Amino acid sequence: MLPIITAFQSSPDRGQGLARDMRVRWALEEVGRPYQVRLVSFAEMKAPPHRALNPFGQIPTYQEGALTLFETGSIILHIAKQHAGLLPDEPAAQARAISWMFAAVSTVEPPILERASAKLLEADQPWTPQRLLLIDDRIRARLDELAAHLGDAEWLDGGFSAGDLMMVHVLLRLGSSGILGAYPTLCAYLARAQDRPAYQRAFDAQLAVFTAATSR
Ligand SMILES: N[C@@H](CCC(=O)N[C@@H](CS)C(=O)NCC(=O)O)C(=O)O
Repeated sequence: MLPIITAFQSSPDRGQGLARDMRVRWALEEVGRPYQVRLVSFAEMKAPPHRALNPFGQIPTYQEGALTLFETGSIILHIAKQHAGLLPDEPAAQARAISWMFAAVSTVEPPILERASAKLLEADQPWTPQRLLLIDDRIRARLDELAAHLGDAEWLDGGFSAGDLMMVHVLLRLGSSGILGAYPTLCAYLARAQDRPAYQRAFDAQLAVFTAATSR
């Protein structure tokens, strides 16, 4: 039985691959596991049947037989533990890769999401320009630290892992901010990840949803 994931029927990012179903699609493509997608509208996401899958009324969710998961970190960890390709076998290396998954969502993502909220939801507030300066400083501090760790390495810790998948997707949200330009090694890191055939298949699949919706 194929796992079923949920994704936006009409993604606010207009197919740029920033919605988090992209992480799950990418992970499934990396491990070569076919999947089905169920598209949901905003109204459906907030209705009881979807909240039974994700209490927060969000996408993506992941259903595999009797198992239902939400939170991309947990979904990707589940996929990575079931299939080869996203986590090293050696226990210490595996634990470090999982640390990077947490670092992506707990340490690097928060100021990036705050920036998105300030620009989308608080754009007309008088204090937003000042707040954005502070948020951007906090983002730069994290990027400085991340770039210092990465150095000239290809990936965060040895070979490509679920830690890189999560980190890359978090960083891609900064694409239009202009902030990444000061970090050539991080830009090269993102480009390397986006060149992966699995990333491209996942990206094309989510873009096809947007293209189909707009051509109706
Ligand atoms: N921490 C969650 C975040 C999920 C999330 O924010 N999903 C967004 C789409 S990328 C969503 O459903 N937004 C609509 C909403 O929150 O109403 C995860 O990683 O899965």
